[in-house]
Amino acid sequence: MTRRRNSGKHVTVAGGTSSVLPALDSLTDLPGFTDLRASERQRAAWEECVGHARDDAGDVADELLMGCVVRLDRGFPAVCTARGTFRAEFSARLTKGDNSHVAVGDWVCARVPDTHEMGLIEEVLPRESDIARWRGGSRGERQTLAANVDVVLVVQALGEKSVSCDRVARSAVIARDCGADVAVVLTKADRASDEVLERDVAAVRDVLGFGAPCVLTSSDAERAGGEERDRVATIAAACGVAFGARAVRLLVPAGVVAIVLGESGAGKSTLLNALLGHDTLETGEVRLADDAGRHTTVSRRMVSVPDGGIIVDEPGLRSLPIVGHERGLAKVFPEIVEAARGCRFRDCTHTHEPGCEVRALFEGGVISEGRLGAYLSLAAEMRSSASTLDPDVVI
Ligand SMILES: Nc1nc2c(ncn2[C@@H]2O[C@H](COP(=O)(O)OP(=O)(O)OP(=O)(O)O)[C@@H](O)[C@H]2O)c(=O)[nH]1
Ligand SMILES: [Mg+2]
Ligand SMILES: [Zn+2]
Repeated sequence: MTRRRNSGKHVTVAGGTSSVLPALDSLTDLPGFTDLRASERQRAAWEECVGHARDDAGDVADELLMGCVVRLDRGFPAVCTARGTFRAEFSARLTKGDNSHVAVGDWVCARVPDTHEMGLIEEVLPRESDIARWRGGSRGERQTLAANVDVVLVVQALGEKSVSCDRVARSAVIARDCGADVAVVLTKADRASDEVLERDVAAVRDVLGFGAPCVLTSSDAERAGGEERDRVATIAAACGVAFGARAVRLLVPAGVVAIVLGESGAGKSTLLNALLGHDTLETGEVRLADDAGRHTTVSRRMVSVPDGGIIVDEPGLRSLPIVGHERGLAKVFPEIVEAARGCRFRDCTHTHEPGCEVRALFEGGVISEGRLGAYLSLAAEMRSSASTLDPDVVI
């Protein structure tokens, strides 16, 4: 079978408009098939899928390929298989059964029929995990950002404004709830003075403890080199955190799949370009007035890091509501959740009640005000979203 690729032709996209998808030939840095690893369970599901196809109609079974979704452009998947990477659509059977949803990182059973320019996804194989967020408030829906991800890189820009510890903590809770490991990457260190760098690193450490690695980066300082690079590297060392794109790469070794999670303009695509060694991903200026990004990245896309693993670049996310993330909260704040079990009142809010073990922990100096505050605000948000949640929605 020859390697087939879509060549940037016009296709109908959701909403009925016609648009041009980027030709896969022009897209570098996608992972190769051997960079991707399916689990035992996914392999078994794939064998089963081929077995069924053989029972139904033998010739289709021979065309089937195991593949991984490596890009989603406006909902259109690109699938990487041992025989190449191609754009794919869903088989009529999946579309009819409303099973035509995939995320980047999903494993699928696909084929390219002789008469087609595009591949066909015949089956979506079971996920080991997914990274998802709640979209549109507590009555909204769960949006899968990527499937089968090992590590979430929580990306936050440094600058004049203090780093948002609330945002870091909620990202960590969502990531840990989905079963992923968490690391914090504080970007744009060149924009912050020594004092601000020290303050913000200390604040993140205070909230997350040493449970999550933290890296300082500055694409500008690394590119420029010289004094500015030395300044940031020195302050990072003084704060006890790693510095630079190389340190980020160590968080994502070969065989590991990571995703960047952060607001628009946080510098996610710039960081990935630094890891790739060239400007593959589009980046965009932030607004001067409020430092907000302009939602430059619109596709979800895997890139393969030289001498490293795979990272999914994502569009920036404005909101990250906490809805039913008990497991994540318990993983990020284990000592607080454990203490809360000993509170006198079952519905203790740990703010004023007598017999509160959480406050006892705080008063005994075991947890800081920052960490307790982050926990209390996320726990309160989760209580309130649980009470408004549509009971028919399964999370
Ligand atoms: N000073 C400075 N600017 C940076 C750094 N990293 C990124 N930027 C700038 O920040 C802006 C936004 O960067 P992007 O990489 O496009 O941000 P993003 O997080 O991918 O944004 P979306 O794709 O919109 O979600 C660009 O103008 C970058 O040049 C850095 O280390 N230092
Ligand atoms: Mg981007
Ligand atoms: Zn309590």
